[in-house]
Amino acid sequence: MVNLTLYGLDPSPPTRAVKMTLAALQLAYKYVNVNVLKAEQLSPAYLQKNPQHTVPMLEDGPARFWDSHAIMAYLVRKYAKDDALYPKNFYKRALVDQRLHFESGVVFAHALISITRMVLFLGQTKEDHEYIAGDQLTIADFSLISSISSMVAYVEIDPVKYPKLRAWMRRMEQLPVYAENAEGARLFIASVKKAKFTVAE
Ligand SMILES: N[C@@H](CCC(=O)N[C@@H](CS)C(=O)NCC(=O)O)C(=O)O
Repeated sequence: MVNLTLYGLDPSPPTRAVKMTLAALQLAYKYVNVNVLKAEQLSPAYLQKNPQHTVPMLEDGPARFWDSHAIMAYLVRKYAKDDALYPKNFYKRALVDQRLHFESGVVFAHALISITRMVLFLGQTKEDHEYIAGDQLTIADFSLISSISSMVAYVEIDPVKYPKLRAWMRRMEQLPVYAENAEGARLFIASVKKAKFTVAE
């Protein structure tokens, strides 16, 4: 029997990436809200489970781990009917892994200072493929859309300059699993706008 618990918060982009993966795999799970905006991740109970005090975190029966990329890859490996979302083919997997590390190390980790690099990489160099790592939807799409749909709080992605990037975003928004991302992204953008952050040139 599947016994999954996801700890997270909807405005958190990596939490939403995991929620999209769970929806794509049609997996039922318990969702425990950890309000990082109120520092709930620093409670002794949560620290005891995750000393790195981040969300998302997954529990699968007795197994427990965190980092959205590790969680998504694990869910596909363990529960997917096929390997489409995280291909086993060495080359295809390397492409997906590259995009996942790009999301983690560049887009998410340095969101503001790397916006230009992110737009250049994904906007100008995005090849004529439907999805981020080729012609097939993978967990790299879930990962990157969770960050990029949040980043539009800081920067507008010009549809004329970056038509392929915008087309991919629209394509993602059409997916049924995008429902797992939409409301949290809206909450994230609303809280950023409220705080009136700006991006320096
Ligand atoms: N690379 C991690 C990033 C996790 C992360 O930094 N999550 C934020 C919320 S979006 C968090 O938990 N922040 C609270 C903290 O670090 O104490 C992932 O993909 O899961």
